[in-house]
Amino acid sequence: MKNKNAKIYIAGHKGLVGSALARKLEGDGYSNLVFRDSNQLDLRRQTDVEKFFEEEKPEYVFLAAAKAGGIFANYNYKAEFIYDNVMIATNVIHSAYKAGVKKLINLGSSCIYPRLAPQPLKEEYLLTAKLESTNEPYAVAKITAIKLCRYYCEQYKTNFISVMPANLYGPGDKFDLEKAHVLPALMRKFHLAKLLFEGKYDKVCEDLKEYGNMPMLGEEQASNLTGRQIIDHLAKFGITKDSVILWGTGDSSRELLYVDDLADACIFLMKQYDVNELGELINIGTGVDLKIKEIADLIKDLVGFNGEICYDNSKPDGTPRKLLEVSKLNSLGWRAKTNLEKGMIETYNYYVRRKGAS
Ligand code: GFB
Repeated sequence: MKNKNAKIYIAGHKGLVGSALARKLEGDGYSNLVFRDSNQLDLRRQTDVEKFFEEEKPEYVFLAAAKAGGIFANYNYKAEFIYDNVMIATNVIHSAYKAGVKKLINLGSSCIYPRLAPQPLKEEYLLTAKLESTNEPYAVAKITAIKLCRYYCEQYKTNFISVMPANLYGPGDKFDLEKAHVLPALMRKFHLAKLLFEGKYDKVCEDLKEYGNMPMLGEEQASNLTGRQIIDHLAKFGITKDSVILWGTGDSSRELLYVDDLADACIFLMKQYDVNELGELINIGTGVDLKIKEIADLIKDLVGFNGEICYDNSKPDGTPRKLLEVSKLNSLGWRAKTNLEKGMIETYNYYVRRKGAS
């Protein structure tokens, strides 16, 4: 990918990861990027994907398209998470092989490792024990993609690499109260609680219109809600002016990786790393994790909410810990650059600058 005119296809360019890749590649002067949104190309449809690859013939592919979400989304949409992700990966990887793609980076996830694997998680722990149940369908699809890349490399001599990032966050994230990952979900919960405390009901209405979570409102329009209705609505999500209810015990830990750092690592690997140098997959992380309770305290302070944090133990904790061992990547000369405080500020700014949230 040394040539800045190289034809590069980013599958999933509108998502958190794909949009960060596009930003970084464009910033680095790559001028021949290929995109299709899901209305133009449904990656679950084999013949459409094969046709697209035959016509466009990209040289490099970042496979960042996926049906993704936080613990609640993974748990509630299991069939969609396995079907969509297996289909997307299978179609893109097979079509990339048929179209003679020079190199492909397949984006996985740290949830592919066994639930109770030793920490930090080494790449070789893949498939050594049972997966975490809350995201097993997603993990199985991601493991399928890793194995597709590996065996296409072995049989067809392709150069298809799989990378496993830690929990991602950053601008471009989704802020749905139920389907989002933990960091954006908490940011929005604390922000809405602060707006309630300040009595800014109009701002809450604008936020609900912008970011969703409207179905529970039934027939009513968010703009016509009274203060009382808004308070009742947010209480259903555990949000009041004095407290926010979070899920689980708060004792599980997560390693948070800023999405621009992930994009940087993927482009670094696309340029410098070839398959089989260091095995079938490579972790991308910071090497540091925090308990959900600690993450919650940081976000609460950043947002400026002064109320109480409560934990609902009836909700799942998910994997207790999934800290990635990142020495393979470090040995190639790459390290994460963005500290959590800076990354959180950027993410919060992205959220509040969008219409209605501030
Ligand atoms: O990011 P997250 O939703 O998914 O984080 P996973 C879940 C953790 O945050 C659990 C706690 O310990 C939850 O109990 N938590 C507390 C909350 N309050 C909230 C809240 O309001 N919203 C959310 N979302 N969590 C993901 C997988 O698992 O890991 C993905 O779902 C992917 O598929 C990703 O693999 C890397 O970290 O548990």
